[in-house]
Amino acid sequence: MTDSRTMNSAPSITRLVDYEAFPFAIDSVDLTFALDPTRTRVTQSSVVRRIMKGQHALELNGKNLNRISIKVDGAEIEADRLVEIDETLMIRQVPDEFHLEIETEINPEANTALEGLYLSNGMFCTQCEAEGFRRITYYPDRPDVMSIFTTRIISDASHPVLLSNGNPVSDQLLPDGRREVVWRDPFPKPCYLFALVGGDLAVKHDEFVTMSGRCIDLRIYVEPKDLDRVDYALQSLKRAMAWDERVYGREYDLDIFMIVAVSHFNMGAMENKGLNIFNSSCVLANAAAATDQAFQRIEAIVAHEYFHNWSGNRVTCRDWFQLSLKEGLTVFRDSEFSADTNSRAVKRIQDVNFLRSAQFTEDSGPTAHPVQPSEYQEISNFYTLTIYEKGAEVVRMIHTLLGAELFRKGSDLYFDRHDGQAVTINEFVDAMGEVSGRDFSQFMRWYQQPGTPRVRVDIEHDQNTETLTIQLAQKSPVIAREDSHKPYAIPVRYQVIDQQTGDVLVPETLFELTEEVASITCAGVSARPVVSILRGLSAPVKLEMDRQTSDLVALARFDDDGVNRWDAIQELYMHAIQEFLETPEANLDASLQQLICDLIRDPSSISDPACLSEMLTLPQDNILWDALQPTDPQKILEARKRLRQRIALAGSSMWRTLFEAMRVAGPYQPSADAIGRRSLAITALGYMAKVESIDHLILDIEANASNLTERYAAYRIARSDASESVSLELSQRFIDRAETDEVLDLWLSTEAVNENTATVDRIKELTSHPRFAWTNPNRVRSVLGAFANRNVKAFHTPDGYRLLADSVLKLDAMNPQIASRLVMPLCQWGRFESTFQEQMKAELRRMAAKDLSKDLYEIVSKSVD
Ligand code: B3K
Ligand code: ZN
Repeated sequence: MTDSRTMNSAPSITRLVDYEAFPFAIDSVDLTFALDPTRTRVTQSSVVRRIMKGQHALELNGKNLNRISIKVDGAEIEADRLVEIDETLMIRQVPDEFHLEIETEINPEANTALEGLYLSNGMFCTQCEAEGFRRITYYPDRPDVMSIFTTRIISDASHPVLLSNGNPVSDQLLPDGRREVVWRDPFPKPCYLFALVGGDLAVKHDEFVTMSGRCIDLRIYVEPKDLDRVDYALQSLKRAMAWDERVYGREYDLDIFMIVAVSHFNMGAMENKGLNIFNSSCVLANAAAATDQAFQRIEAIVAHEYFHNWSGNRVTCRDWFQLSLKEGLTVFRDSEFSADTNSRAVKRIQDVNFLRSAQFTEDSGPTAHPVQPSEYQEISNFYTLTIYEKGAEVVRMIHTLLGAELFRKGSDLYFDRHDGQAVTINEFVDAMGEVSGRDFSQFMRWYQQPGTPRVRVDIEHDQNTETLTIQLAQKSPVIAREDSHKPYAIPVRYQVIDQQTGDVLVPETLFELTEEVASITCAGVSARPVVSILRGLSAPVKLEMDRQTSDLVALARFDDDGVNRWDAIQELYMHAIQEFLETPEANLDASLQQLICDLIRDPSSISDPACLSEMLTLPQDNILWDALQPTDPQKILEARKRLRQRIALAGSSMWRTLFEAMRVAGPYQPSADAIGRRSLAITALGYMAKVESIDHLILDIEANASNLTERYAAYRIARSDASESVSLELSQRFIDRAETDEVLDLWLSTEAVNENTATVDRIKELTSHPRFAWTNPNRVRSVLGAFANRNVKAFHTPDGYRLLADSVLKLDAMNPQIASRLVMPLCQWGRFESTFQEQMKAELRRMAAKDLSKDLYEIVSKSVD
């Protein structure tokens, strides 16, 4: 059976207000899988009990299932008691308590949607969140139905490793020569946390002793060729386990914790109870085959999935409108873990940059939605930056308002009170309200209102009275109707410094802005003050403030808040780009030029090289488009290039000095310190390449690099700034040495964004590369995702838009989730000038006229009339 497609005319909408509890309890579920690539037999045996009177029908969900038999208390159900409509199967007139037995057959090999049970390089694996379990058997596929799962897996010798959730129970040879392995998970869970793996896998073991002295068996399973790339994930896992005990008092609960790496995966990883399944790119790393960035991403994702064991699994979501309950909280937890483990300032700068460039874009576009949405057509479309990143910012604000100690009391109360339950966002906030005595009713608007609020800040300084007044006014998000917006409760952290010396005039203070307008008065301010506002981005808002260059320069030089220091120089870059848009030949502002020279001459003035590297990196296109819309993306690209060139010239020979000073000698270490130094060295090398010939240097780096970070930097910089022969040579050498899929993906994405060569034809060529496959999401993201999101020059053309639309349509037939993500760049037409808008809309309309999956239909129809 192929994936069911929805007719354009009839989208069904699920609404939060329609939520009803499930009238039955499923006390236990026993599943038996007889694995077969094309005909896997699934037998479900469940104990069902009515918990609400008057409900006679049992509603189950199923999709693409071949129904073999359905029995109630051993008797086959007559056809007239079964009603199947779309993905719902109703069994009418069931008894109060009964034994349900269902047999279905599924075809994992034909499952290219990668939801439910599917094959990846011959390995059986599952992905059930959000609604994949219904592709395995008929079941109430909703997170508020929690049950005890026992899983029996039967397979021939071709798949010797057979895994599922919980603890292992038995492993035996059957008389017919097949093996049968049984797993039992003692913790009640919703079916979205179910997982199964069957394959010929290699394993690496380790162990962790918990705070109560229990020894946990840790295992990472991978394809045998990948066994030399699991150590970093295992170390990261142990660090995360220790951190969750220390910071949240949360201990692991099963005897065993397993991670499995798979090549075909729709997203990063999945927190299935006791059996996390990972996209191989988010778990495999060693010095030769992963960049610093990949190491840091792996550490964060391993931690994120592990943290879900409490924030998501032990306490789960009542319905999918509460998705941010687990995702926002868990992203907040993983970002704090990364901040504690590495550099807090750098982590926060990176998170703020990501939030502004990606989530703010989403929040002002056609798919904007609240952190707690009120309706959806396809839940897979709601695994968004708003649910994850803005959700995490909202939790961070609660942390800011309460302080670490009270926040911990609140989280203890939440976890203890709701252990084993499926709850709502309100229950989380209630726990925080209860321990602090705070009223969070106004704060809840952060969960309910879509869009990014704006905060206007005006400063008045009266020299005579030595009084500083900071006027604050909150303004509605640009997408919301003025009258529907109600004021938010906005934590505003500020500090005041002396513009000349950087001395602190008013120490950091937290102000809570709850009205539309407010003003803060500071007495005794005699020197020329500069206000550092919304420090650390204390709320996910857009700041509107007319800041003079001299004030921004002072902040960039002196602010002791890493984010605001970085933000100040970013705004200076923005001003410069704006100026280049109007006057291409304009000079770089002298004070910005001086600032940059001072920073690179004395990098120690910024405590962390990684922070300086971030400060020397220009704002991303998305940020510029947001600030300067409606825009011509090609003109912005040119202006940004001009600024880059000017900065390079301003630094001149100092770039080489900085590069040499920052190079890291000795064996590769993915430590925060070494990563920071390498990052700054590479940034310097990039600028250097704009002012002098670096062919020799780059060839030398490539030949002698002890790690992929440096080798990759050499290739990437060669591709944009070396002579043509060196550029081609390094591209060839990089792909020749790309043994792993992850290095292949780096090559594909770099080729797909390379301004000099990545035309639309080149992108097509990359999709015909022998190692490219439309069925592998990582390959698709590396070529088409990189092209649409990062190759402005080729994508923002009629041919570029058409290529993306054609690719999305092609993918939609195999993997709707990937198609509906890939289409997003086209949906951002609102920020561009009309010529671009019309071309982008034309492609969306062309798509809308086709028979699309439910996933893609929802996104396309929301983006164009
Ligand atoms: N919970 C999963 C995401 C599942 C996405 C389903 N379409 C990974 C995570 O956030 O940890
Ligand atoms: Zn998550």
